[in-house]
Amino acid sequence: MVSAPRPVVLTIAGFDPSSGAGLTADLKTIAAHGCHGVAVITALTVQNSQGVSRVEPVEQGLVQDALSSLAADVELMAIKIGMIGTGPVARVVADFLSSHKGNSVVLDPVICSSSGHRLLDESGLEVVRSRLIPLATVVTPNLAEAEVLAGVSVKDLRGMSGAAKELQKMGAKNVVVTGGHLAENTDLLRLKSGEEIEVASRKVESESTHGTGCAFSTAIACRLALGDDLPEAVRAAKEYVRRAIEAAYPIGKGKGPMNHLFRME
Ligand code: PXL
Repeated sequence: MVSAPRPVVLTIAGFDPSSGAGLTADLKTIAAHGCHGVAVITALTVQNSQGVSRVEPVEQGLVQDALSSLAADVELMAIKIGMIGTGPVARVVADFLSSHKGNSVVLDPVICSSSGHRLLDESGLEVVRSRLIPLATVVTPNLAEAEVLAGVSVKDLRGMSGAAKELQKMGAKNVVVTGGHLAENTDLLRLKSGEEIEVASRKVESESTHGTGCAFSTAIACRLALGDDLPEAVRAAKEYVRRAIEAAYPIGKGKGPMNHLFRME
């Protein structure tokens, strides 16, 4: 017997050996949504639950070949972009997206790890601003990333709205500024039309919050691949992250991973 096909979701991201963030965490998130995950790795990191200590980018030609090989073989229903690392890799990703228009693209503009290690160099940041933001269906910065990208202060919902408007002036279509670091844990979705939607969720106090941004953006990509509209996808992704934090088990001495696969239990 042959099972029904499943939507294929591509993650373009870095490798976190602790599986809290990055590509392996993304593959778990994609599996949890009943989609098939494929992955192109942009960088290797050395890290554990306590922080990142080293980053080695993947040579851009390898990233380019891996993307072309996958796209020649399978239909990609949605693409999530996480850590990119360098300018040359960012350019290869931008070229790939320009020649494969029509997919849902979720851009998580990863700049620094939560422990403060830089995960995107200056030339990469420039490519994110000038090329990747306009190519994405939705961009999902956290408060710190929104400040860097938009060049405005982002401390509350007003600041989040201001940053989303600035990103749209730079060519972004839809923007979700994530507010998981705010006391009230509210995200702000600003649609292409200018409509704004606040997406609130009960805050869970936990040490298992490593890679929440990765899981959130990947869950949005999966929900879009499964046919949700963007507001539904964002609400469902936020709920997925909350439940995965609640279901987490302790791992490591620092910020541990969420339980991406809680639905299997
Ligand atoms: O959470 C941002 C992030 C994304 N991708 C990789 C990471 C991190 C944070 O450490 O290591 C590979």
